[in-house]
Amino acid sequence: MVVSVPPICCDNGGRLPSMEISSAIFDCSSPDLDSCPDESLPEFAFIGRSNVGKSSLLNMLAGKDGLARVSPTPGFTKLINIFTMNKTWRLVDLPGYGFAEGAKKHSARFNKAVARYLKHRTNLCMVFALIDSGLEPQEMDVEFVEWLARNAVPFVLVFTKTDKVTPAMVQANIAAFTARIAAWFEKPPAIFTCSATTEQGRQELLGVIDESMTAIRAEQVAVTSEDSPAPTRKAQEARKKRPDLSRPW
Ligand SMILES: Nc1nc2c(ncn2[C@@H]2O[C@H](COP(=O)(O)OP(=O)(O)OP(=O)(O)O)[C@@H](O)[C@H]2O)c(=O)[nH]1
Ligand SMILES: [Mg+2]
Repeated sequence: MVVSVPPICCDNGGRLPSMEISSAIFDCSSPDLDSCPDESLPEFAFIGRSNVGKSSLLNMLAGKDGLARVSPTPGFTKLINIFTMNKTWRLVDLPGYGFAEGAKKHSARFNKAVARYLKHRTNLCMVFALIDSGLEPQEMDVEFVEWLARNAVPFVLVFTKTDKVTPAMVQANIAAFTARIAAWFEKPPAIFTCSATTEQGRQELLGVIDESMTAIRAEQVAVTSEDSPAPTRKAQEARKKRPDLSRPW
C-alpha cells in the first residue's frame, strides 16, 4: 500500500551553519571498501544516479571548484573518492548507479563496491541520496532508496539541479517521489533541495553535517568522561557507532 505523505522540506531551522570550510583536500581514490583509509574520521557520502550532480554538489559544499571531477558524461566517477574537510571530517564522492557500458551492461545495476561501502563503513555518518529535481520518480531511484531503508543506512534526500526547472515542478516531483517511498518509512526521510550552479541549499546541507559532528563530539565527551577502565577504547567505539536513525533530520 502506498501512503501519501506530504513532502517535508528542511531548512535546518533557519540557522546558518556554524561551520566554514577552511581546508578541503583530496585524500585518495579507492576501488573498494578494503582499500579505503582508516575509519578515524566521520564520513558523509554522496550517492545517486550517474549524472545527478554528486561531484558538483561535493565541490559546492567544499567551496572548491574542480576538487572532485565533474563531467557531462554519465558514469564519470568510477572510484570511491575521499576528501578531508577541515582536517576533521570527510566527504565521499561515490560512483553513480544506473549507467552500464558495453560488456558490463547486464551486470549488477548497482556497483558492489559502493554497496559494501554503504553497508559496512562504520564511520559513515550520513548519506546524501541525490535525486534529479527535474524528473518524475525514476524506478531506479525508488528502488535505491528502499535499499537504503532495508539496510538501515542513515540518509537524507537531496533534490538536485533546482536551477533547471521551475519551483512548482520541483515541488511536484518531490511530492510524487515522497508518495512512492512513503510505505517504507514510519517517518519519512528529510528532504533538501540544491543547485550546484546557484549554491542554493549549501547552508542547509552544511548544517546537517554540522549537527552530526556536534552530536558525535557530544557522544565522545560523554563516553570519555565516564568512569571506565578503558575510556579511549570506548570513545573509539562510540565514534564508530552509526548515528541514531531517529535524529530530527
Ligand atoms: N544546471 C546544473 N547543472 C548541474 C548541476 N549539478 C551538476 N550539473 C551538471 O550535470 C553534469 C553531471 O554532473 P556531475 O557532478 O559530474 O554528476 P555526477 O553525479 O557526479 O555524475 P557521475 O560521476 O557520472 O555519476 C555536469 O555537466 C554538471 O555540470 C546543477 O545544480 N545545475
Ligand atoms: Mg561524479
